Amino acid sequence: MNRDWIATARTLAEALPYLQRFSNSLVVVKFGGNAMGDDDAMAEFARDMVLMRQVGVNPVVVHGGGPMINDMLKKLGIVSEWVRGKRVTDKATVEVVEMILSGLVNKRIVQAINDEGGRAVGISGKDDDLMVCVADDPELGFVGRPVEMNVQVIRDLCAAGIIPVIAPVATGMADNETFNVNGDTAAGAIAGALKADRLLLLTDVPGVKGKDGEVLTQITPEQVREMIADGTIAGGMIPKTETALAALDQGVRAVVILDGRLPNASLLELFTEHGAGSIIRS
Ligand code: X2W
Repeated sequence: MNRDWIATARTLAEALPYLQRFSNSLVVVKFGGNAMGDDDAMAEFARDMVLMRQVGVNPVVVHGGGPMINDMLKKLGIVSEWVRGKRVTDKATVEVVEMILSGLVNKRIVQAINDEGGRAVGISGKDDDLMVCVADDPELGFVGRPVEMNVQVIRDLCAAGIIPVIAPVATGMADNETFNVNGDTAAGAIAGALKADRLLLLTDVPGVKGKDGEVLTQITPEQVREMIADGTIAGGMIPKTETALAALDQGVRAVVILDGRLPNASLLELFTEHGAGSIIRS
Protein backbone atom coordinates (compact mmCIF):
# COMPACT_ATOMS: atom_id res chain seq x y z
CA MET A 1 0.00 0.00 0.00
CA ASN A 2 1.11 3.54 -0.68
CA ARG A 3 2.74 4.80 2.53
CA ASP A 4 1.16 8.23 2.18
CA TRP A 5 -2.27 6.77 2.83
CA ILE A 6 -1.09 5.07 6.00
CA ALA A 7 0.31 8.41 7.15
CA THR A 8 -2.99 10.12 6.30
CA ALA A 9 -4.96 7.61 8.35
CA ARG A 10 -2.55 8.01 11.27
CA THR A 11 -2.82 11.79 11.08
CA LEU A 12 -6.58 11.50 11.28
CA ALA A 13 -6.37 9.14 14.26
CA GLU A 14 -3.92 11.44 16.04
CA ALA A 15 -6.30 14.35 15.53
CA LEU A 16 -9.00 12.74 17.71
CA PRO A 17 -8.17 14.53 21.00
CA TYR A 18 -8.05 17.87 19.17
CA LEU A 19 -11.30 17.17 17.36
CA GLN A 20 -12.87 16.36 20.72
CA ARG A 21 -11.41 19.45 22.38
CA PHE A 22 -12.69 21.80 19.69
CA SER A 23 -16.05 20.13 19.14
CA ASN A 24 -18.75 22.82 19.45
CA SER A 25 -16.15 25.53 19.89
CA LEU A 26 -16.28 28.93 18.25
CA VAL A 27 -13.20 29.97 16.29
CA VAL A 28 -12.89 33.42 14.73
CA VAL A 29 -10.51 33.40 11.76
CA LYS A 30 -9.13 36.71 10.49
CA PHE A 31 -8.18 36.23 6.85
CA GLY A 32 -5.98 39.16 5.88
CA GLY A 33 -5.62 40.48 2.36
CA ASN A 34 -1.93 39.58 2.40
CA ALA A 35 -2.74 35.99 3.35
CA MET A 36 -5.14 35.60 0.40
CA GLY A 37 -3.24 34.09 -2.49
CA ASP A 38 -4.37 32.88 -5.87
CA ASP A 39 -7.54 30.88 -6.54
CA ASP A 40 -5.91 27.62 -5.41
CA ALA A 41 -4.87 29.13 -2.05
CA MET A 42 -8.36 30.60 -1.65
CA ALA A 43 -9.89 27.16 -2.35
CA GLU A 44 -7.59 25.61 0.23
CA PHE A 45 -8.56 28.18 2.87
CA ALA A 46 -12.22 27.54 2.04
CA ARG A 47 -11.71 23.77 2.37
CA ASP A 48 -10.17 24.29 5.82
CA MET A 49 -13.24 26.28 6.95
CA VAL A 50 -15.61 23.63 5.58
CA LEU A 51 -13.63 20.86 7.29
CA MET A 52 -13.74 22.76 10.59
CA ARG A 53 -17.50 23.10 10.28
CA GLN A 54 -17.81 19.40 9.33
CA VAL A 55 -16.06 18.30 12.53
CA GLY A 56 -18.25 20.45 14.77
CA VAL A 57 -16.26 23.67 15.05
CA ASN A 58 -18.11 26.94 14.37
CA PRO A 59 -15.75 28.99 12.19
CA VAL A 60 -16.49 32.71 11.85
CA VAL A 61 -14.45 34.38 9.10
CA VAL A 62 -13.56 38.07 9.35
CA HIS A 63 -11.59 39.23 6.34
CA GLY A 64 -9.39 42.12 5.30
CA GLY A 65 -8.52 43.19 1.79
CA GLY A 66 -6.11 46.10 2.09
CA PRO A 67 -4.16 45.18 -1.09
CA MET A 68 -7.41 44.87 -3.09
CA ILE A 69 -8.54 48.31 -1.86
CA ASN A 70 -5.14 49.70 -2.89
CA ASP A 71 -5.54 48.27 -6.42
CA MET A 72 -8.95 49.90 -6.92
CA LEU A 73 -7.90 53.25 -5.41
CA LYS A 74 -4.96 53.25 -7.81
CA LYS A 75 -7.22 52.60 -10.80
CA LEU A 76 -9.41 55.50 -9.70
CA GLY A 77 -6.43 57.79 -9.10
CA ILE A 78 -7.17 58.18 -5.37
CA VAL A 79 -4.07 58.40 -3.18
CA SER A 80 -4.11 56.77 0.29
CA GLU A 81 -2.12 57.77 3.31
CA TRP A 82 -1.46 55.63 6.35
CA VAL A 83 -1.27 56.78 9.95
CA ARG A 84 -0.22 54.27 12.62
CA GLY A 85 -1.13 51.30 10.40
CA LYS A 86 -4.56 52.62 9.46
CA ARG A 87 -5.76 54.05 6.15
CA VAL A 88 -6.75 57.71 6.27
CA THR A 89 -10.28 57.40 4.90
CA ASP A 90 -12.18 60.29 3.32
CA LYS A 91 -15.69 60.08 1.83
CA ALA A 92 -14.51 58.89 -1.61
CA THR A 93 -12.21 56.31 -0.04
CA VAL A 94 -14.83 54.85 2.30
CA GLU A 95 -17.09 54.24 -0.69
CA VAL A 96 -14.34 52.28 -2.43
CA VAL A 97 -13.56 50.41 0.80
CA GLU A 98 -17.18 49.31 1.15
CA MET A 99 -17.45 48.30 -2.51
CA ILE A 100 -14.27 46.24 -2.44
CA LEU A 101 -14.63 44.64 1.02
CA SER A 102 -18.40 44.04 1.14
CA GLY A 103 -18.58 43.31 -2.58
CA LEU A 104 -15.56 41.84 -4.28
CA VAL A 105 -13.56 40.31 -1.42
CA ASN A 106 -16.48 39.15 0.74
CA LYS A 107 -18.23 37.42 -2.16
CA ARG A 108 -15.02 35.80 -3.39
CA ILE A 109 -14.58 34.10 -0.01
CA VAL A 110 -18.29 33.19 0.26
CA GLN A 111 -18.21 31.66 -3.20
CA ALA A 112 -15.01 29.71 -2.47
CA ILE A 113 -16.54 28.19 0.71
CA ASN A 114 -19.76 27.30 -1.08
CA ASP A 115 -17.76 25.77 -3.96
CA GLU A 116 -16.15 23.43 -1.40
CA GLY A 117 -19.54 22.23 -0.20
CA GLY A 118 -19.97 24.58 2.77
CA ARG A 119 -22.76 27.06 3.41
CA ALA A 120 -21.33 30.56 3.70
CA VAL A 121 -23.28 33.79 4.07
CA GLY A 122 -21.46 37.10 3.63
CA ILE A 123 -22.35 40.12 5.73
CA SER A 124 -20.62 43.26 6.93
CA GLY A 125 -20.60 45.02 10.27
CA LYS A 126 -23.69 46.88 9.04
CA ASP A 127 -25.90 43.79 8.90
CA ASP A 128 -28.21 43.62 11.91
CA ASP A 129 -26.07 46.43 13.40
CA LEU A 130 -23.39 43.83 14.14
CA MET A 131 -20.67 46.43 14.69
CA VAL A 132 -21.47 50.05 15.58
CA CYS A 133 -18.53 52.45 15.51
CA VAL A 134 -17.45 55.95 16.39
CA ALA A 135 -14.62 57.80 14.63
CA ASP A 136 -11.34 56.37 15.89
CA ASP A 137 -9.34 59.56 15.52
CA PRO A 138 -10.19 62.85 13.74
CA GLU A 139 -6.94 62.56 11.77
CA LEU A 140 -8.14 59.30 10.17
CA GLY A 141 -11.53 60.43 8.82
CA PHE A 142 -14.06 57.61 8.47
CA VAL A 143 -12.03 54.98 10.31
CA GLY A 144 -14.19 53.30 12.91
CA ARG A 145 -13.60 52.11 16.45
CA PRO A 146 -16.21 49.52 17.46
CA VAL A 147 -18.20 50.66 20.49
CA GLU A 148 -21.27 48.43 20.34
CA MET A 149 -21.39 44.81 19.19
CA ASN A 150 -24.58 42.89 18.41
CA VAL A 151 -23.34 39.37 17.75
CA GLN A 152 -26.66 37.51 17.90
CA VAL A 153 -26.75 37.38 14.09
CA ILE A 154 -23.48 35.41 14.17
CA ARG A 155 -24.83 32.97 16.74
CA ASP A 156 -27.98 32.54 14.64
CA LEU A 157 -26.00 31.84 11.47
CA CYS A 158 -23.71 29.37 13.27
CA ALA A 159 -26.70 27.59 14.83
CA ALA A 160 -28.14 27.17 11.34
CA GLY A 161 -24.94 25.47 10.15
CA ILE A 162 -23.79 28.52 8.20
CA ILE A 163 -20.27 29.95 8.12
CA PRO A 164 -20.53 33.75 8.55
CA VAL A 165 -18.06 35.73 6.41
CA ILE A 166 -17.76 39.28 7.69
CA ALA A 167 -16.40 42.40 5.94
CA PRO A 168 -14.91 44.99 8.35
CA VAL A 169 -17.22 47.81 7.30
CA ALA A 170 -19.44 49.25 9.99
CA THR A 171 -22.31 51.54 10.70
CA GLY A 172 -22.10 54.62 13.01
CA MET A 173 -24.15 56.00 15.88
CA ALA A 174 -25.69 58.64 13.59
CA ASP A 175 -27.86 57.76 10.57
CA ASN A 176 -26.21 56.93 7.29
CA GLU A 177 -22.60 56.79 8.51
CA THR A 178 -20.15 54.25 7.09
CA PHE A 179 -16.87 53.39 8.76
CA ASN A 180 -13.78 51.59 7.51
CA VAL A 181 -12.51 49.30 10.28
CA ASN A 182 -9.09 47.72 10.36
CA GLY A 183 -9.60 44.00 9.76
CA ASP A 184 -7.66 42.90 12.83
CA THR A 185 -9.59 45.36 15.02
CA ALA A 186 -12.90 44.04 13.68
CA ALA A 187 -11.89 40.40 14.19
CA GLY A 188 -10.76 41.13 17.76
CA ALA A 189 -14.00 42.96 18.60
CA ILE A 190 -16.12 40.17 17.14
CA ALA A 191 -14.11 37.42 18.87
CA GLY A 192 -14.27 39.37 22.13
CA ALA A 193 -18.03 39.88 21.96
CA LEU A 194 -18.48 36.17 21.20
CA LYS A 195 -15.96 35.14 23.88
CA ALA A 196 -14.50 32.87 21.21
CA ASP A 197 -12.42 29.81 22.06
CA ARG A 198 -9.78 30.92 19.57
CA LEU A 199 -8.96 33.95 17.48
CA LEU A 200 -6.67 32.99 14.59
CA LEU A 201 -4.99 35.95 12.89
CA LEU A 202 -3.84 34.65 9.50
CA THR A 203 -1.19 36.93 8.08
CA ASP A 204 1.94 36.79 5.92
CA VAL A 205 4.58 36.34 8.63
CA PRO A 206 5.29 33.17 10.65
CA GLY A 207 4.37 34.69 14.02
CA VAL A 208 5.70 36.97 16.77
CA LYS A 209 9.49 37.14 16.76
CA GLY A 210 11.66 37.37 19.88
CA LYS A 211 14.87 39.36 20.39
CA ASP A 212 16.97 36.95 18.32
CA GLY A 213 14.48 36.87 15.47
CA GLU A 214 13.15 33.41 16.38
CA VAL A 215 9.39 32.81 16.21
CA LEU A 216 7.99 32.43 19.74
CA THR A 217 5.50 29.57 19.87
CA GLN A 218 3.92 30.48 23.25
CA ILE A 219 3.73 33.91 24.83
CA THR A 220 1.80 35.38 27.74
CA PRO A 221 0.02 38.76 27.58
CA GLU A 222 2.59 40.12 30.08
CA GLN A 223 5.44 39.11 27.76
CA VAL A 224 3.67 40.77 24.84
CA ARG A 225 3.33 44.02 26.82
CA GLU A 226 7.04 43.92 27.71
CA MET A 227 8.02 43.20 24.11
CA ILE A 228 5.94 46.13 22.82
CA ALA A 229 7.48 48.43 25.48
CA ASP A 230 11.08 47.41 24.68
CA GLY A 231 10.58 47.58 20.90
CA THR A 232 10.98 43.83 20.20
CA ILE A 233 7.45 43.90 18.77
CA ALA A 234 7.38 46.64 16.13
CA GLY A 235 5.59 47.86 12.99
CA GLY A 236 2.54 45.97 11.81
CA MET A 237 2.89 43.46 14.65
CA ILE A 238 1.93 46.17 17.18
CA PRO A 239 -1.75 46.49 16.14
CA LYS A 240 -2.00 42.71 15.81
CA THR A 241 -0.67 42.00 19.29
CA GLU A 242 -2.71 44.88 20.77
CA THR A 243 -5.80 43.35 19.17
CA ALA A 244 -4.81 40.04 20.76
CA LEU A 245 -4.45 41.60 24.22
CA ALA A 246 -7.83 43.35 23.96
CA ALA A 247 -9.52 40.13 22.81
CA LEU A 248 -7.99 38.15 25.70
CA ASP A 249 -9.19 40.84 28.14
CA GLN A 250 -12.71 40.37 26.82
CA GLY A 251 -12.65 36.63 27.43
CA VAL A 252 -11.23 35.04 24.27
CA ARG A 253 -9.36 31.93 25.48
CA ALA A 254 -6.32 32.22 23.20
CA VAL A 255 -5.15 34.19 20.18
CA VAL A 256 -2.84 32.73 17.55
CA ILE A 257 -0.85 34.81 15.05
CA LEU A 258 0.17 32.57 12.16
CA ASP A 259 1.21 32.49 8.50
CA GLY A 260 -1.96 32.08 6.45
CA ARG A 261 0.11 31.20 3.38
CA LEU A 262 1.15 27.90 4.97
CA PRO A 263 -0.82 24.99 3.54
CA ASN A 264 -3.79 24.23 5.82
CA ALA A 265 -2.61 26.78 8.40
CA SER A 266 -5.82 26.70 10.48
CA LEU A 267 -5.97 22.90 10.58
CA LEU A 268 -2.31 22.69 11.54
CA GLU A 269 -2.97 25.02 14.45
CA LEU A 270 -6.19 23.48 15.73
CA PHE A 271 -5.83 19.78 15.06
CA THR A 272 -2.15 18.87 15.43
CA GLU A 273 0.22 18.64 18.34
CA HIS A 274 2.64 20.87 16.49
CA GLY A 275 0.36 23.89 16.20
CA ALA A 276 1.42 26.88 14.13
CA GLY A 277 2.61 30.43 14.68
CA SER A 278 2.57 32.16 18.07
CA ILE A 279 -0.13 31.42 20.62
CA ILE A 280 -0.87 34.19 23.15
CA ARG A 281 -2.67 33.22 26.35
CA SER A 282 -2.31 33.63 30.09
C1 X2W B 1 -8.34 48.61 6.27
C2 X2W B 1 -9.43 47.57 6.05
C3 X2W B 1 -8.97 46.34 5.32
C4 X2W B 1 -7.94 45.54 6.10
C5 X2W B 1 -7.95 49.26 4.93
O1 X2W B 1 -8.52 50.26 4.56
O2 X2W B 1 -7.07 48.70 4.28
C6 X2W B 1 -8.10 50.48 7.81
O3 X2W B 1 -6.90 50.58 7.62
P1 X2W B 1 -6.03 43.72 5.68
O4 X2W B 1 -5.85 42.96 4.42
O5 X2W B 1 -6.45 42.86 6.80
O6 X2W B 1 -4.89 44.61 6.01
N1 X2W B 1 -8.84 49.57 7.19
C7 X2W B 1 -8.80 51.38 8.76
O7 X2W B 1 -7.76 45.62 7.30
O8 X2W B 1 -7.28 44.66 5.31
